[in-house]
Amino acid sequence: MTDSSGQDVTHPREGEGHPLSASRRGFLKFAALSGAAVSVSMSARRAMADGAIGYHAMDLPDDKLVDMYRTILNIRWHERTQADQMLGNPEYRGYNHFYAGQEAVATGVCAALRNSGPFDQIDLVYSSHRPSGHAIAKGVDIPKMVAEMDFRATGMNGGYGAEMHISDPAVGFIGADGMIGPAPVIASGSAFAFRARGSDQVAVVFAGDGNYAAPHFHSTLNNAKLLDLPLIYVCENNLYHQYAHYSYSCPHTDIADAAAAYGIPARTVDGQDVTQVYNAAKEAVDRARAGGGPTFIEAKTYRYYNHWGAPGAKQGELGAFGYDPLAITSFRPEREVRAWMQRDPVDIARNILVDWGILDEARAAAIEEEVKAEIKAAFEWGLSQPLCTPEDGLKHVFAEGTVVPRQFG
Ligand SMILES: Cc1ncc(C[n+]2csc(CCOP(=O)(O)OP(=O)(O)O)c2C)c(N)n1
Ligand SMILES: [Mg+2]
Repeated sequence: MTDSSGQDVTHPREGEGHPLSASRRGFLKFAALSGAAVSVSMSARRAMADGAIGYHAMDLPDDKLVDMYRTILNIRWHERTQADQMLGNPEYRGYNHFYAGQEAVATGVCAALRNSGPFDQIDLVYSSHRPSGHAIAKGVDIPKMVAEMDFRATGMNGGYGAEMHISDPAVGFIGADGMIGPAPVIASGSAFAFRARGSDQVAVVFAGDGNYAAPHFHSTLNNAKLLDLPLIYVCENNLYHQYAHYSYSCPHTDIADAAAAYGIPARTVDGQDVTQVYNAAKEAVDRARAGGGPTFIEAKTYRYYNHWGAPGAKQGELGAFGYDPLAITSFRPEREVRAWMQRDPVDIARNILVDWGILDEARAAAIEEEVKAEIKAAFEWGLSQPLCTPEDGLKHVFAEGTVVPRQFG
């Protein structure tokens, strides 16, 4: 599939750095042929302003568009600063599955949601193991998240949640979990509750291409359609699960084709362009609030760092290249990483705002400097906080008080 500029944003071509077995090659040839047939019908699903979908982002007020740019920058500089901490500060305990490169997806989706207000009115977001971008886009307190990721007692979750269990219900970020598979099922439970209560809230789940092969993907979509749930499934297709290309576990070029087969409206979107993501998200949110049921959005995107942590990264530089000792299956070709970095979500968002006359280059650069300073201050505060103790890990595990004995049956 190609994006608005005609660039291929789906599979690397066969032989481009993917050591495939002969049978695997045969399988991919078949997938490519069926993909060609599918691509004709999917053109109507593209989340561009092509007549099939409104260019909703164009109608947003200037300050909202600038906020979206700021959110993308917040995520980017949080990632870069944390990567530098991991590489350069021996005292730093935190870690992350970095989201850099994918910022426009979380930002475009969350910009279409209700993120403040009473808990029974805001929209809820579920994440999994790559949560920091989703959390920032939903509006969590960044200094507290920084403290949390370094196991500090005053962190967002008392310091014992850390990266894969961050959560802030106050802004509707229900949180991360470390498991590949279940998040869509849990999110559909919230969507079911909204429907049962007659609320117009929506539940959003972000899940990777790797989730396709989990049974939860299929049961979630089936139930969401059968029950008309206000669920938005955002599939962040960044081409890899850990170190394996998604074609190893998914027969579709566009994972959205699988959702369409469950009868769910599905769109593929250029995940590097925040306006395209917003267009698709706005359409999905409007549908869900009006009782029209679920939507599936597949965002084609790419992560700049390796799957986990900072191997291959250098302090002060964006992205990771080369050797990753954890990559037991295959390496991402460096040229592929650099090609995706040429379509950077920060640059694309900034260029749109400058083109639309909302910011000039100087103001756009000044906003980036402000964000960098805020993130620097967030790390200074977070890393000065007291560490949690091992005993803190037992807090909230067991309920306090007594339970009235009841007899069942
Ligand atoms: C049930 C389960 N199996 C395996 C893992 C190990 N694991 C962590 S992330 C990951 C791959 C996820 O890939 P994808 O869904 O594409 O998300 P991405 O990392 O690309 O954002 C795996 C297999 C896990 N966390 N949970
Ligand atoms: Mg992935």
